[in-house]
Formats: sequence, C-alpha cells, structure tokens
Amino acid sequence: NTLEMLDISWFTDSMGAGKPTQTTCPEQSDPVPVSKVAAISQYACQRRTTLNNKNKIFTDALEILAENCEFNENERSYVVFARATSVLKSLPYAISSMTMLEGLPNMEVQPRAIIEEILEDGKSSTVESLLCDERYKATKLFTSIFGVGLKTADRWYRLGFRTLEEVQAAKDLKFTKMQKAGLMYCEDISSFVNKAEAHAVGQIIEKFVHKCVPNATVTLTGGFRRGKEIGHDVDFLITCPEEGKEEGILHKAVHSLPQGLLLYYDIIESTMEKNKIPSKQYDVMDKFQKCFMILKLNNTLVQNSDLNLHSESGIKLAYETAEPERQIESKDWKAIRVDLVIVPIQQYAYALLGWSGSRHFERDLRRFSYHEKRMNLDNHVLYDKTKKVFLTAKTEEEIFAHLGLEYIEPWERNA
Ligand code: DCT
Ligand code: MG
Repeated sequence: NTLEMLDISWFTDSMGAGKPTQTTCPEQSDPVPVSKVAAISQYACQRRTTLNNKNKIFTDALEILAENCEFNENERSYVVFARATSVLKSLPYAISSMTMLEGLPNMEVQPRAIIEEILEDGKSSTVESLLCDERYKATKLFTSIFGVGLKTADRWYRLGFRTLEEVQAAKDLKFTKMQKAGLMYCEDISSFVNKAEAHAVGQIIEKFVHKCVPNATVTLTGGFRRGKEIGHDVDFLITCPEEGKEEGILHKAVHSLPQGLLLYYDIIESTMEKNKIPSKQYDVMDKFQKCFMILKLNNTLVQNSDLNLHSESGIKLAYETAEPERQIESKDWKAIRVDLVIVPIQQYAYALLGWSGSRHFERDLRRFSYHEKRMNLDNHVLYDKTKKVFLTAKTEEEIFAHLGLEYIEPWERNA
C-alpha cells in the first residue's frame, strides 16, 4: 500500500525533525513543501521495504560501491552508500529526475553523483571501471568462498592470486578446514539456494531435531523469511518451549544425521556464560550456540518435499525459482550452506528479529533504539538505559511496541 509506505505519522528524525524542508512529489518535477508530501524516515526500521524494488538500476550500482567500501574497510563511505541504497529500495515509485531526490533522507553527495550519472547515461562510469578493477574482482571472488574473510582475500591478492584455480593450485598456501570445504563445494554454493531447496533442507533438519526433542521448533529465517527467492545460505533458529530443553539438542541432532548428508560442519559453543572463553571469534553477532554446515541435498528430495509443502504449485515453483543461467548438472545432489542457531525460549523473539535481517534493517533498528529511545538492542535482549531495565518479549510485535515502532512484517524488511 503506497500511502501506508509514505505515512508521515511515525516519522521521528532527530537530525531534522520538524524542519520545513522541501520535497518533491513523485509525479511532479517542481519541489513542493514537505507538508504536501509525506516524509520518509532516515531509519530503515520506519520504512516498509518489499522486494518490489522500483529503483534497481540505481541500487545495483550503489550496492557495488558500498561493497567496495567494505572491502577497503571504509566504514563511513559504506554507510553513506548503504543508507542511500536502502531509501531508494523503499520508494513506491522510480526516480526519473534529480529533483525527485529532494527531501529524501540519506541522499548525500557521493550517491547523488552516481544517480545523476545513471539518469544521464543509463550507467555509471565509476561503477563500470570498478567492475573491471583487479582488486575489487579478486576480493569479490575470494570472499564469496565459505570461510574466506577480508584478511585472507587481501593476503591472496597481495600474493598475486586472481582466480580460484590459481589459489587451489598454490603449493604453499595453507587453508583452514572451513576454507577447504568452501573451495571444494564453491561451484554449488555460489550458484545460490532456491526456495524449494531451502524448504527441503528445513524438512531434513526438522526430522532430525524432532528425533532428539519432539516439541522443538525449527524456524526458517534470514532472507527466505523475508520472501527472497534465492539466498547464499539457509538460516534456521531452533528452540524448545521448555526452558533449558534446547541444551544438547545441536550435538545430538548433528550426530544423528546420516554420514553422507553432512559434507562439513563446525559447532560453535554458546558464549553466554561469562566463564566460558570464546573459542572461535569469527562470529560476533550473538552468543548463541550455532552450527555452520554444508549439507548434501539430493535433488529428488527437493521435488518431493516441495510437493509436500505446496501441493499443486510445487513443481512449478521448483523450476521458476531456479537460477536462469544455472547449468543442468549431471550429479544428483547439491551442496547447500546451512546455519543452525540454538536459542533459549526467553531470547527467541530477539533472536528471530536479529536473524531475519536484512543486515541494513538490523543496523538501523539498533541505531534507532540507541539514538531515539536510549535503548540497547541486540539478538538477546533490549535494555532501557533510562529506566535501567531489560525489556522482555515473547514476540517480534512486542519488541517493536517496546521501541514505539509500527510493526514491520518480515517481507517489508528488505531494506
Ligand atoms: N545479520 C546481521 N548482521 C550481519 C550478518 C547477518 O544482522 N553482519 C543478520 C541479518 C540476516 C541474518 O543475520 C542472516 O545472515 P545472512 O544469511 O548473511 O543474510 P540473508 O539476509 O539471509 O542473506 P542471504 O539470502 O544471501 O543468505
Ligand atoms: Mg541467509
């Protein structure tokens, strides 16, 4: 609903609230006073962003530039490009002139220049040259490998490597267990997971979790919960209605999976208890026990499970969501990246909100909580700094209510 998306009533911008700024109506080219058109919040958690992106031509370009800033660890510029991208994604109309940017939040000089270039030439020369840049290309390629972060990618680049073949053939490179698996299954993993495959994986996980604890719940989260057709992995939260019953479930479930099904796994123990020293530090999102794995998904299971789930529409969906360029494989399985997160029931709503994403939506939820409400939000809890209390919540709706925010559905969080 267009009007709902532009609803001014929940606009709270500490930077410029109440200021009579000028903005432009989508259909008009002349600026009109802000009172005539609804304002858009600077925070993604106060905007509804579906997957129906009307400004893809701009956001694709800006996302590449944001990504490059991340590669260069230029946090400030990353934020500038990411925020502009996110605002454009939320608009229910396409930008067709520079005057239409007036009054929009987060439209700083750098993203404006790119938008202007695209409006004039249909493309951005800055982005075009970046796409040909050796360092950008190598960093993009190397960080797409499971287990390879910026540090490793940079090291490989500085050693002169440019392709995966070169990396794999290198005699004196040492790989972690995770990187070995990432390189071994890189073709499958980089071809993305589709919805039907994600549901099939869900059924497998559920079956083995239920064998251990019959009333445990397995919830699909991440991009698929936001309605995305494809993702780089499948994320699940696992919890039990009885407090503490979730302990031990992960080891039991993982070890009961048939040998051939598990191509790789790594269990990260919970660091919730203060006396437990974090063993591995590559995940800083939360302290939950989790498992990063690569599953061997048999193709027959995808169609079968999809038929079970969607009855009549199942087969159609399986083909529709397949990547258009994907080669028809001769092998009858696909390696799929899966994340399992074990969450105590008291923290479940916060974990679900945190793991549903998008990354930018989460970032802005925390920024809004901190700057507008004097509250600290993370994947476990919400802390009110004024009242000095932890706010409990059983549902995501309760968390939004604590923050004084209108509820945003998961499929409206594609910021
Ligand atoms: N997340 C976050 N901050 C990060 C990384 C992740 O808040 N730095 C949250 C948001 C999404 C969720 O965790 C799962 O992460 P991903 O699987 O990386 O994201 P996704 O949205 O599921 O993307 P994809 O569809 O590509 O898997
Ligand atoms: Mg994901």
